[in-house]
Amino acid sequence: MKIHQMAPTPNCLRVSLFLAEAGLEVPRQEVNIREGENLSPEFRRLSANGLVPVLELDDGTTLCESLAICRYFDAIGPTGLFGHTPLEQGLVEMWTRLVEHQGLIPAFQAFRNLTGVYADRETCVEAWGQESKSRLYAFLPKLESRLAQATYLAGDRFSVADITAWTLLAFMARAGFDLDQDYPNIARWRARVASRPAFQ
Ligand SMILES: N[C@@H](CCC(=O)N[C@@H](CS)C(=O)NCC(=O)O)C(=O)O
Repeated sequence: MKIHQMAPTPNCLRVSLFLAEAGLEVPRQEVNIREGENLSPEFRRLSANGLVPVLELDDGTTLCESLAICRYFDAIGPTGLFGHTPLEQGLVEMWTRLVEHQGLIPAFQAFRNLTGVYADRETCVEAWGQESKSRLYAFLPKLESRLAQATYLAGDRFSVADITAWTLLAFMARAGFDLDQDYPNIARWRARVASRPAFQ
């Protein structure tokens, strides 16, 4: 088994943090997406979405989509990171999707369309980049207000929703999207998550 990845990219980071939290080690193979290695026919055969990360099993079966990879490992040996009770599972799913759809995807779209980093493979639209950036910043108060009410996104326990939100904030920092104001509850949550062994 191995994971094809480009280590610092957000969705690969999400899988790496999940595996670290679960105490699992999986061999990795680096794919340089900036150089377009994921555009090759060989890689396209491995990855249904043409993107990293991709988990390749020993029998040759492959699984892409970071959350699907996390779910696979959770199904093999429950990690608790998708929630323990029915309500917790619902909340984990809800917050993971909210952070992904209203935070991560707008952040990626803003970065890609404003910098043109992948102009070799897509048409970049500056106005869409700006709009995506506005949507990203409009999401932050929602995150702040949730973290004013709860220790972790889904409640009292750390979950994959927190890994997703951490990934968002890490990506924003790398992309130069500074927080536009003080968010004390996000800051407290961030310090709490940073102290976890998997995040060292
Ligand atoms: N929804 C997918 C998104 C994967 C994705 O966006 N991967 C990026 C790196 S974080 C990528 O491979 N980009 C290369 C490209 O766009 O050509 C997931 O969660 O795995």
